[in-house]
Amino acid sequence: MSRWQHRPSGSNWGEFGGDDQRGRMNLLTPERRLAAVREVREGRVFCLSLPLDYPGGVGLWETRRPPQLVATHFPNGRPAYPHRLSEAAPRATDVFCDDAVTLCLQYSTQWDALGHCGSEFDADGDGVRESVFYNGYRAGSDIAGPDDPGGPYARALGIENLARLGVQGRGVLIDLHGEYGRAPATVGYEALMRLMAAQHVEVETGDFLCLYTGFADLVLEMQKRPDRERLLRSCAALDGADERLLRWIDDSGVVALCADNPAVESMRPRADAGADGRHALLPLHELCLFKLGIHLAELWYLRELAQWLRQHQRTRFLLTAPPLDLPGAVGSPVTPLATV
Ligand code: UVW
Repeated sequence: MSRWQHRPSGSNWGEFGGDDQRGRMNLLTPERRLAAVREVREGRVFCLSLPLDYPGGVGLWETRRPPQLVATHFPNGRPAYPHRLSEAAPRATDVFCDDAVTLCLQYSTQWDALGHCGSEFDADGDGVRESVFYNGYRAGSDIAGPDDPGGPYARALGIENLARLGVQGRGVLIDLHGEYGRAPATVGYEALMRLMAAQHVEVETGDFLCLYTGFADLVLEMQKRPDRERLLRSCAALDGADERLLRWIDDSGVVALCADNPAVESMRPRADAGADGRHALLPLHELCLFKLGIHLAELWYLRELAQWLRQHQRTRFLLTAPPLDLPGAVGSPVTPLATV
């Protein structure tokens, strides 16, 4: 039985199967991976991750804290850091260090799982809005919260779905920073099309669309003391309120949007509202994660790649960016690699 009676307007729920949890990543075929591999001509690689202890402090999100490393311990409480094996075997010379981490999965360079963002939407047609996610999966039963049995744990739409499909394909980069510098531009359809034409960017089905805005460079310059107000007033972001832009994202066939800023889209509130006065504050998240199953990735470090591509009049590369295979998580750090 379908888990929904009504699907949101403009959504593709059910089109990749009633139980699909991969969304548009289904379009990442072996042929498209081969086309991505053909973008490798120099064998040069760029690491697209920030150090995972950036942005620093709780300056950007108050709920997301920097990683905390601790030593692992033996049952008697002694830390295994350092651990001289000579303590048990006197002739041994080996010394080991063993650690653990408390890590907010979306603190720094990250993937959002499809379970990261849903909507209050009446999927079962009873006149009451449920908290529902891509393909009709529900908060509580499918995406268990901390007060639900076994929660917090995404039984559906967790990041392991992305990890196991093998995130590798063709990256295509648009250099928004080259056009806007650090001005707080909100980039809609017209501006994006103009820029793509000027930069000779062509986007095809199955591509990972990467947006270089300069935001992560500013984060690095702040040396782990991020100035939130200044950051949110700086650099370009997509205009999630622009319906033509949202339609283009849908029509483009991209499997993911990957940006060096914290949300891909601008986080300014929308001026207009839905028919009953309620609307998504982050409409691009709503379109991508909730309606279409297009993955989002944020706080990537794209500066050196963008510079190299510009110098070599290229826009495409092989992108390899698997998240952690951490069952039940709704996001993951990632160390993406671009090979050119
Ligand atoms: C928000 O949650 C606003 O953004 P992100 O997709 O970075 O997690």
